[in-house]
Amino acid sequence: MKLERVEIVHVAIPLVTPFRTSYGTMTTKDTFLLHVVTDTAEGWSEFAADPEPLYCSEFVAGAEIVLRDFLLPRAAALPVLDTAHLAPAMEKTKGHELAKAALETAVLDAELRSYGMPLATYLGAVRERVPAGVSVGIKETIGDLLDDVEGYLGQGYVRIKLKIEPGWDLEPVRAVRERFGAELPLQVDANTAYTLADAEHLRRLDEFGLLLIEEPLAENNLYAHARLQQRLATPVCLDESLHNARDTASAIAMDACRVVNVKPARVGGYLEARRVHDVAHAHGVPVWCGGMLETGIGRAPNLALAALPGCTLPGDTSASSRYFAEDITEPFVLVDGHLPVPRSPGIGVAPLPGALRRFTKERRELYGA
Ligand code: SMG
Ligand code: MG
Repeated sequence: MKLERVEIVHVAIPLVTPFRTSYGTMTTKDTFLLHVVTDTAEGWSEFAADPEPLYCSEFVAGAEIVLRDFLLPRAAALPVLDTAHLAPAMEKTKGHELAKAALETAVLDAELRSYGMPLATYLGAVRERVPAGVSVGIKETIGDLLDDVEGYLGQGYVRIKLKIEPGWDLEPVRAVRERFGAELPLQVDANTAYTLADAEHLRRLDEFGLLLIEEPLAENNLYAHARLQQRLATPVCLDESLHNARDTASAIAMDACRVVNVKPARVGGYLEARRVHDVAHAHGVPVWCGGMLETGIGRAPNLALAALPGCTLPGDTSASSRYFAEDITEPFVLVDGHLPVPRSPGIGVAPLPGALRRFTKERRELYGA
């Protein structure tokens, strides 16, 4: 393929309910889609981070510059544009995994469409549908939380993840356990809100039989996570700290995590995500696919990844209605607690023209035209 045109489409889609984490509250999905046009096919992707660098160091406006000034010129200079050549060309730019993932995914979508292969087949998916978990934000009251969890369980979600922070941890977990029972698959995510000094406090979570505690300590501090794991029975799961398969191998070797959250964007794309999966799976460490409140454009490829053999825990791959009254693609609908793995070529979906028009804030040509 040869790169002809790249368009960036900034979109803003209201969330059906505000999503509060230990680092802030989100009310709108405000990001960009990347539309890559080559001489043989077109591809789409979604940038996973937010306008502010709160979850990770990357952010919407910064990623646009990285793409425009560093990644796209290198992609355009390739005699042959495909993911095999793109990855080494992007490697020269340090970091910026989420921006790289956006470009690689759009190119991969075009590439796979050009030979009619679904992403799930390309990655080696072994399932046609995947169980859906749901991530529940921090609430004003325990009563609000219990109402939300009850609603999600009523819809069929098979696993609940509670966002926690100091002051909102033991009580909400206890309340959910008491109300919904010991059998409910339940886990928590602190988004780096604690320190090792909280180890004794976090150990009190052990009595609730959680599947895992996600990213309790500072990002990239594998040593501290390993120290914490020694003191907890609850498996530590890393999210923010794992940027590639090498980090994942180190974390597993150090016993800094016993479960792996793989987010393709966070590790630079689906090719590296597959390697993260492989390294964890080879060590017998369970993997699950994380989420960044994606629109259908980001959700579709995540479902393909979630269908890999090592993804043995339900992911944060919820239905479109969990996030949006109207999605930018055909909505993903929960059936019996599961979502279907897309089976059309590439990522298997594209934006619906009407929805795309309504949600678009700005479009710019980043390359060509
Ligand atoms: O996509 O359902 C989703 C959200 C899952 O909790 C979720 N994501 O740290 O795992 C995480 C958070 C990060 C995104 S919050 C904007
Ligand atoms: Mg997380």
